[in-house]
Amino acid sequence: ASQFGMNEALEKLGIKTINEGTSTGLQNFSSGEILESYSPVDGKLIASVKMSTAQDYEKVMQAATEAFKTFRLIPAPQRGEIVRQFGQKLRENKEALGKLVSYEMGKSLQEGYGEVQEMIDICDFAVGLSRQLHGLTMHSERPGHRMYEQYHSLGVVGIISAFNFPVAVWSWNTALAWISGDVCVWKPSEKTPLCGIACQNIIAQVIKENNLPEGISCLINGDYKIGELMTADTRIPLVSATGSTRMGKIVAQTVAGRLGKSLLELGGNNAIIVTPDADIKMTVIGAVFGAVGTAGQRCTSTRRLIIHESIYDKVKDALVAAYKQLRIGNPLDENNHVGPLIDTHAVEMYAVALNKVVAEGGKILVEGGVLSGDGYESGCYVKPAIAEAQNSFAIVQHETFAPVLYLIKYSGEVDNAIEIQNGVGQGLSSAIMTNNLREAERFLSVVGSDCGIANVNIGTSGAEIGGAFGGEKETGGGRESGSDAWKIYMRRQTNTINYTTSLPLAQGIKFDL
Ligand code: UN1
Repeated sequence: ASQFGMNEALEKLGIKTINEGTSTGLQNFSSGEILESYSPVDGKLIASVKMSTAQDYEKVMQAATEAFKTFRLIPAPQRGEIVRQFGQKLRENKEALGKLVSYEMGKSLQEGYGEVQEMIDICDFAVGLSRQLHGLTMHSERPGHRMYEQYHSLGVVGIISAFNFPVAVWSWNTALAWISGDVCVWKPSEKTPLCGIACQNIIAQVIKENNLPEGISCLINGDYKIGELMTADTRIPLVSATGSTRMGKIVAQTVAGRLGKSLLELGGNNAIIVTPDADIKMTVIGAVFGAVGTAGQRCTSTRRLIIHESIYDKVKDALVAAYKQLRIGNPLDENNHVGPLIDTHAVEMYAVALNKVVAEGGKILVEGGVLSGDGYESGCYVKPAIAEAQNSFAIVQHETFAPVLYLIKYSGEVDNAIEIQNGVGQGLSSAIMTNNLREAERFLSVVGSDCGIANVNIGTSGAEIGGAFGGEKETGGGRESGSDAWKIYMRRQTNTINYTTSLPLAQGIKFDL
């Protein structure tokens, strides 16, 4: 990694040999065991992190609740100015942070930079939004009364994020939470703790330079036990969690058990429908990027292609030819398309999926396999694979976080393809490739895709931050990022004001004393 300037990047981001895993940005509280972070790129130790105990968590929560008391009093546009400065710092650190994301997580350098760009974009979005936290005004049914609603700061927002977007998902939450006047407690994935430390070091500079209340940004590196403390904690009105459906169900139940709010971004099983009117060249680019980008570890990764029988062979041949062009290797080397999986456990799950699809009667079209030898020493590099399958296969119904693409044939009308597309438990992202207006509009209509994201002539991944991001069914129903996703970070209050000398009751009720 040193030939790619990794040492300089780590230094710029303030990553030391051993790092404090629990901090408020200004103070450190870690007293737990040491977690070592190894890179899936070359299998080498990057650095270590002191993990958190329940006592450390308590200290952080005290700092966060204390910070909230003053932070909520800072006017929203001034909070926006803080987020603007954070965005500026991210611009200055884009190269270093993008490299660390690529090295610790394994995604291609381009995608590492892209992830930091998403952080910068959400900061810009949030800055504008800080002057637009609008409520409505209503006409009261009573004379001399005025009604309106306002949005107030909510409190401490708990963020539990996944390894695959180790920095951007945090920023989607924090940027909106901060302009809302909330403070954040973040538990990053144990697989990417250094990305968390780097982000915290960046925001810590902003906190210091602006004399902000300590604790508006809290980091807590710990295992699932810390997650359990967060979900059960009544001091955290909103828990935003990204990860597996299995994890999301546990979070949802615990948070609902205390009637807190949760924002869930869980698994996807995203498909592209390819109709007879599709542009095949565009389809291939969209499908291949969707399936192998981030080595198939995006929640928006393309997992299924639902192809009309009349063009099936043509699309299949084009895909097989495209897969032959893929260069797999060190993601820091911009000549490579596909980097490693996050760890060897993910490699096992990938192998299991390929065995299962064959056992269920599928046919391998592009052979998979684990790569070994020069450059592949970490044991995390796999060949992107394609299999012909049925939508009903158990393995096709399951989200495997790896570059395995299933081809499914449909015949007849587009409705048949939509039925297959909707015929899975998850509901995150979906797409149709077609130049036929009727098919496209049908796909976007109420009888079309049941997903939170539905695209026409675009793949399933790579959403922009301006739209609300999230999905239905087992994906958890949460919406992050753009549009009016900010509302979940605030509490709504309806206010009715009487400026007369009498007290008429609503609904015309008479109550005279
Ligand atoms: C995720 O995989 O958790 O739409 C997020 C995309 C990215 C975000 C993915 N903007 O692919």
